[in-house]
Amino acid sequence: MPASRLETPKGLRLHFGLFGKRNAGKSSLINALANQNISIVSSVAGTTTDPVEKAFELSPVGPVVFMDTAGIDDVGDLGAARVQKSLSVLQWMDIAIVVCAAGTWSEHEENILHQTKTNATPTIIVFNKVDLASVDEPLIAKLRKEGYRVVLTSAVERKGIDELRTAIVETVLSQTEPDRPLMGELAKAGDTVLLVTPIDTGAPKGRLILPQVQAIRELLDAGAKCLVIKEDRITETLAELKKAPDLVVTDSQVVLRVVKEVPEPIPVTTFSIQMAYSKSDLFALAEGAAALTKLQPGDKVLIAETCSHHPLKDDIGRVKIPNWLKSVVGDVQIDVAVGKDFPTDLTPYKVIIQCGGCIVTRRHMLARLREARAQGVPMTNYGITISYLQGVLPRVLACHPEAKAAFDKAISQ
Ligand SMILES: Nc1nc2c(ncn2[C@@H]2O[C@H](COP(=O)(O)OP(=O)(O)O)[C@@H](O)[C@H]2O)c(=O)[nH]1
Ligand SMILES: [Mg+2]
Repeated sequence: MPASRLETPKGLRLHFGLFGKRNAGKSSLINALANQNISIVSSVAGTTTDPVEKAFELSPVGPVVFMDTAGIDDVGDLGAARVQKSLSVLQWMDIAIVVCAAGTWSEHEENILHQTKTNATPTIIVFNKVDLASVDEPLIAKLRKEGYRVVLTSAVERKGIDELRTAIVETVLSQTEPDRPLMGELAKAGDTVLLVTPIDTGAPKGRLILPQVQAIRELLDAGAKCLVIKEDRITETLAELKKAPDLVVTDSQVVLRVVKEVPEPIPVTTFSIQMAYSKSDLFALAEGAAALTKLQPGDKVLIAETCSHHPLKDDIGRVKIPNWLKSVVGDVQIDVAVGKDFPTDLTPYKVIIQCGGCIVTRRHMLARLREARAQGVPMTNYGITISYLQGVLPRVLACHPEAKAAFDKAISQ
């Protein structure tokens, strides 16, 4: 089987970013950790421009991604844009590794520490090039006292690389939070779960999308039985089952049909709601959905994607949700944030409708939520919005009572 088929999706890998001034040795350290020349190392300052992703296995953590970023002391207009990119990556790192050439600690490193502290990002500090200069012992003592893990390295002499690897592994084990399982506590051994997965033009050729595959795997791991059908077989399947299913999980796009055909009290949820639970903060996104009830014609709405897929003619984020919104609310103004680009100024928007984020990490989704909250803009997600616009949100949120209560409370305010 080709290696690509066995690859772990990026959204399931922890992301570690290296940040520091130009020429501190960030790329050299990634090479040393990976034991091969994968990053461009150069003595010309500013060789790494955009953040570069390097995926590899870090034993015993498993599949990870290292982000090699541009120097945070870069100059000029282009340099400033690169610094901005590095800082936006810093927002959602699972671990930040601050790299500083021995003897050159400055306000740039202090600034990164300020950011990682604000975002509660686990942080490791590396003093590199210890073969060239001696380290500032009082500074190291001070940083360690503040709780930072400090490692001394020489990337060229390959000194301290094992210590850095150990520091990363121990930080992962002690300070990072794994994704929550997609199905949470909703299914137990022996349960029968019906998964409704329409196969439309957006479905990838020859396979199912990641949340569907993940759900099947988790249900099997949990010892549940799982039945996967398209939306035109719901009534027939329910009639054939001797006992009603314990749970129905549906793609949001056919949620209306599912809710009509699956009688209460059979619990119904959507893949999207489960994604919000697993990848983000369902409570906050349900609360944010209350903003949809208050939308007026002319209001601005931001639809935020995370992957740069090829939009199809009936693309969910660019076509379907805008059309539904317009038919329910009237003429709202819609902007789409494509791929990983998330606007810095969110204040023009009355609500942000975020995609499920199947290819990014939980920390990445939570960073967006944190930013929206900091700017006072409510955020919800695609699936919650679709269920709301179809009038079935109370039914599909019922298996998450706290999230439902948050939505009910927010609309009454
Ligand atoms: N003497 C010495 N040189 C190093 C060390 N690490 C990196 N360098 C050199 O410093 C320069 C900048 O390294 P690079 O990894 O491109 O830095 P980056 O800009 O932070 O990615 C290159 O010439 C490296 O060979 C080290 O530990 N000791
Ligand atoms: Mg570099």
